[in-house]
Amino acid sequence: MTQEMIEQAKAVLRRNDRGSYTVPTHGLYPFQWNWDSALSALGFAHFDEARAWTEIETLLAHQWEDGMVPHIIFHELDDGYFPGPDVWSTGRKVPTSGITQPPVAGFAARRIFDRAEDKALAAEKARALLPRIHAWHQWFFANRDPQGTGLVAIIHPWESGRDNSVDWDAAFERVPTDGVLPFTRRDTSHANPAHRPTDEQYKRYIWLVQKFRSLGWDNSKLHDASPFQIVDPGFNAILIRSCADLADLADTLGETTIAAQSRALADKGIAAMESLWSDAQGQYLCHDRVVDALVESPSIGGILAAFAPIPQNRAKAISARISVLAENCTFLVPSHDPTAPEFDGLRYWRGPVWLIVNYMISDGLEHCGETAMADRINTDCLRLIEKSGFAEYYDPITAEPCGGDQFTWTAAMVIEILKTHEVAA
Ligand code: 9WN
Repeated sequence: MTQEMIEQAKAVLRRNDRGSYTVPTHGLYPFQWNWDSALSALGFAHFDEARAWTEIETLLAHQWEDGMVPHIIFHELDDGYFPGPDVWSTGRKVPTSGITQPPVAGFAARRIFDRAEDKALAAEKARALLPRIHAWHQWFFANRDPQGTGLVAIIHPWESGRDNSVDWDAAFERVPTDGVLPFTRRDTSHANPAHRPTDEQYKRYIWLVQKFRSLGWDNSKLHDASPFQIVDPGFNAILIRSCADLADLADTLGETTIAAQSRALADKGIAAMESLWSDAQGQYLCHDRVVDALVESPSIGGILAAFAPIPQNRAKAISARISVLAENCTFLVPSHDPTAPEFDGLRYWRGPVWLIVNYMISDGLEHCGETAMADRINTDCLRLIEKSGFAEYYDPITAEPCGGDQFTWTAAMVIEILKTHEVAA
């Protein structure tokens, strides 16, 4: 069974492999996405290490001069996706979007390096990637943390990777829709519209794109100009974890300056994360920088925070919080609390389970010694696959598969879990 599932997962990766990068799925997402690629590389690494490194190299090859790594790289023209290169209009030779996504590449590079069988290849690849990934991390703190708080803000919901999370609802009200040029969505012709973000949300997504475009995609201006500035604990946890992992990798490779700088960023971030903790919710919360207030929204962003090297007592509390969520769903971890009024088990990031987020939560909990909960989450991942295949995401109560099928990062997580854990099926 295990081997059969691994073979099926490999077939998904091969199907979505475009040579030097993978697409998340056929049809719905025909380009390279940032965090999809870095996480998918973990899957490739178990059967083709060179291909895994190429995935991350291709991503970093499209890094902007200021250090940002864009969230989409439009390698080949395809009008099946909106918004395409003409809407972003970032002026790049190979077109890219103008915003970024959760920086998992540092974590992925270290993990692939640590496990590599071909040590010489790994050292060569990691050494070349190191300064690029570090520049991206520094870009975050320079451009998305202008006050030097130790935590960075996202300025567009797409940057979080959790596009229509309940976390953004209140802040999104401040994003206008006037002046948005008419457009036709493409996602709703590939996926069930009832499972996707609403038209109203799409207008606001595009308003922000138009606003940033009008500022010439100058990152020194975008943060302060955005009416949407959210400090997401999940996003920051990924950045902090990647800085910490890059520090270790740099140490191993003898790159002491990068190691020291990365460790300082991670330490400062961890200390600052405490400002996002809520005793009342038993998890971390987002901070809305524009109104300077915590967002009282019990979503998975505050649980994904466990991916960072957070204090033991916080990890324990998060584990307890997940146990409470488990009382109202069949499969962990729902992207929003099933008892909250806004919960929707089918609509994208407003309730469904996502394997990549599960993987990161489980990995963080395992590091902090919360192994029983980590195992439980991994087991649920495999139960979902057995019942519903390699979907983009799943209803946490019925396991209904939603969004795109034959999904790359879902398959990569399955290989990663099965190859590295003894999981009770
Ligand atoms: C916008 C590719 C991406 C993921 C995101 C997910 C979804 C895009 C969309 O698909 O976002 O970036 O068009 O809906 O929310 O996490 O990286 O799989």
